[in-house]
Amino acid sequence: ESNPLKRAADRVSEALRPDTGPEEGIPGKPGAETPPVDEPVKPRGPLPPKPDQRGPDTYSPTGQATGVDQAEVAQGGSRLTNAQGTRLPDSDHSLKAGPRGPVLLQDHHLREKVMHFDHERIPERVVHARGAAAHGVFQGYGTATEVSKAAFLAKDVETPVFVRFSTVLGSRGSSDTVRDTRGFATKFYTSEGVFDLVGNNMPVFFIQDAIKFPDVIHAGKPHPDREIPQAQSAHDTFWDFVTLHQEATHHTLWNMSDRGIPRSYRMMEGFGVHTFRLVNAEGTTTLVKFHWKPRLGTHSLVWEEAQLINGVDPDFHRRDLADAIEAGAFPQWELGIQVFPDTPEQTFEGIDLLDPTNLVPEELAPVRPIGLLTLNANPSNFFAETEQVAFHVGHLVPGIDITDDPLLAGRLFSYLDTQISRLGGPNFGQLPINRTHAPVNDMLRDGMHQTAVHRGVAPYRPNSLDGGCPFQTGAADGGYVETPVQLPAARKVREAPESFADHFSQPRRFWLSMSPVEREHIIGAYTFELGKCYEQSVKERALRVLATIDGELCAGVAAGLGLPAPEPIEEVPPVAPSPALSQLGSTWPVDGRIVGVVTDGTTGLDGVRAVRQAVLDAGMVPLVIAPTGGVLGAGDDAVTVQRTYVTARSVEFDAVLVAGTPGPGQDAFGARDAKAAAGAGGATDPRVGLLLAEAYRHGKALGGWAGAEAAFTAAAVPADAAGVVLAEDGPGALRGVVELLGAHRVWDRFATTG
Ligand code: HDD
Repeated sequence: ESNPLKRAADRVSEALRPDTGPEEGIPGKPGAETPPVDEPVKPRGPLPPKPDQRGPDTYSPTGQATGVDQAEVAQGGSRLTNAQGTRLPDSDHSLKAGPRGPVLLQDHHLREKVMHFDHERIPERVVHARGAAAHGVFQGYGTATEVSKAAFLAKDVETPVFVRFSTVLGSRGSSDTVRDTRGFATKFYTSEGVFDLVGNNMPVFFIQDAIKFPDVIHAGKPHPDREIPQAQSAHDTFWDFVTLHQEATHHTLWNMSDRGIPRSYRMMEGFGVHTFRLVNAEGTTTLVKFHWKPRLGTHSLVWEEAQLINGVDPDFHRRDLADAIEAGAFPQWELGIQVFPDTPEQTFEGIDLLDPTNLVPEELAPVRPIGLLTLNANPSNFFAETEQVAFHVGHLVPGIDITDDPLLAGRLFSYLDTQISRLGGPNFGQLPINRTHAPVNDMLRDGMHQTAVHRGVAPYRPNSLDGGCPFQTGAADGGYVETPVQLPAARKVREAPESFADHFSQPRRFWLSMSPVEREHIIGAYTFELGKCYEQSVKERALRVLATIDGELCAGVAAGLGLPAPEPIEEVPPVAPSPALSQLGSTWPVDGRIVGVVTDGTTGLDGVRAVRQAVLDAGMVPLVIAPTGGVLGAGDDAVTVQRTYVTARSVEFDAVLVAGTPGPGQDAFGARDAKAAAGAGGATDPRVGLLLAEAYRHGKALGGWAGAEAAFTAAAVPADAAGVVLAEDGPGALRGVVELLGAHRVWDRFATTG
């Protein structure tokens, strides 16, 4: 008894007796009654700590007292402390030898505070650095259970999610409304582990092989000598790359279309891009493409608007998402799948499903809805959540598998690897936002920023010392088993298949599917971007690419550049348009739309009040714009001013209403703004004129009542123009405007103004 070694040996053999812990089915291993000869077959937790061992008490990361709910708490108590929890008397003065004397090196608080600050930044994402995110919930419809056994897709199962939207090229502080692809990455915290759907707002990608990813990003990022331009594709290296790699033609065309400048993250489609392989409970496989369909429809800015917003409100998309969620206008998307048979060819209607520059028209393979995503909460800390979230295309759950798309293969490596630099080590999965909601028992140990205190002595398999745990799980009990896909006998080569060689018929289909106004925008976008290039040879090569997509497209851009339209590179086989690719031609809900209500601040306030309420009742956001800030009217009827003539700019509004009826002898729009009124001879304030003229030019719905006509005339907006509703009263004008908003913009106006 007095021999400590003997005591320890007894204790170990005691602990090794078959036990105790919860029993689970282990495929292929019948419960063993006989003593084990190799691995234990009944699960048992690791050995309890020895009497001489004890883990740390469970405190929160910064020392909050124990308790389950406290585990996430990062600050506690009302007193300022240092990082070790010692209370501090002063955080504003360094410790000095006398008030005018030198600062002492022994000031730990000074050193700790500055040291921590010096390291507050982590490397931004090498791509998709600029983003905004939200929490939400995904509800399965159960319509996918036929093709996938994933538990979160079953009927009415609710799964927490975190979604991060992003631009690709810009740095963390760049503007939201640049012309670029948008990321649409969703983390599903499912009961079977994390599933990440790391997609974009465009269904195709620039390159067919991940080995070119560093190249396309180097070409798109700012030039390495002067580090300009920021968050732009309108420069020589981008166009040099995408014209030399003609597989980029399709994605580039999407970027030059209205899809490159979304109105809002809430009004974007999302795509998984690659073809995935789903597996159902019987083991039958199906190929699919994932789609997110926004309830509010897919809508875009117009280019001038996007450029203005970059200056007026660089956080436009980030603000829009957060404001909508705060206001309870929760954005929603349906998740859908296009379903294809899993044939050895992995093609559908002649389209190679492994080529990520291809889409499959919805007319050929309709998108079947399988669940609903609702974003219902803003992050509480941008860094801890939006910045530290780490997505990975390899985070899959049983029922969802990958295909041999060579672009996907490279991604499977990159998303783990990049977190090592970005998040400083291999334990990023332990960050609160990345933690799975399923139990983890992974045998991964140690490393930078390890925060788990693992128990047991045998993080290896098989073992007999930790009761054989962790046990392995076959497919029948929810283990992730890769589909045993039959691979063709093959040579090792660096080659693309012949079926990856057609780079033009898909872009041509996209172009042919566009409405006239969308085509006009595309021509404008190419003309702008190529007009920003210095190299003549790049422009000429780009025109040849455009000539191959379509002669009209090329002619329009060539005219803008002042260059001759060249011959196509090759003959493109005829393709049928896919009407589903156009963003126009339907009507959508208007909730969350922003309606500006312009008033001179003195007249017609009853109308302003009534319209404000009607806008709210329609689920939209009214912003009252007056010459100065403050409150209009008094008492219960008072109306708060949200924007002044100084802070309002047209780009913030989806529609603008002008409140009328200046009284006798009063000037409309400017009466309280003496300087502007005097300058303009007592007429409409020039800032109101600019607001209306821009809103008109950008195809926005406009309305007004009782005397508003004068303001439109002053802004050179014809009162009888398309999409200008002059009504008897405010609610009447609003009704007309809401109807127009359902189509997003007054498209006719583009056709008439050119
Ligand atoms: Fe990627 C981030 C989407 C190809 C390498 N990618 C990233 C994000 C999105 C995408 C949405 C931001 C995730 C977030 O919000 O944190 N990427 C795509 C799509 C692609 C694609 C839809 C093609 C279909 N990506 C792609 C390739 C590679 C990468 C081919 C590398 C070979 N992507 C990365 C990355 C990033 C990333 C470097 C940067 C930050 C991160 O992963 O976490 O690993």
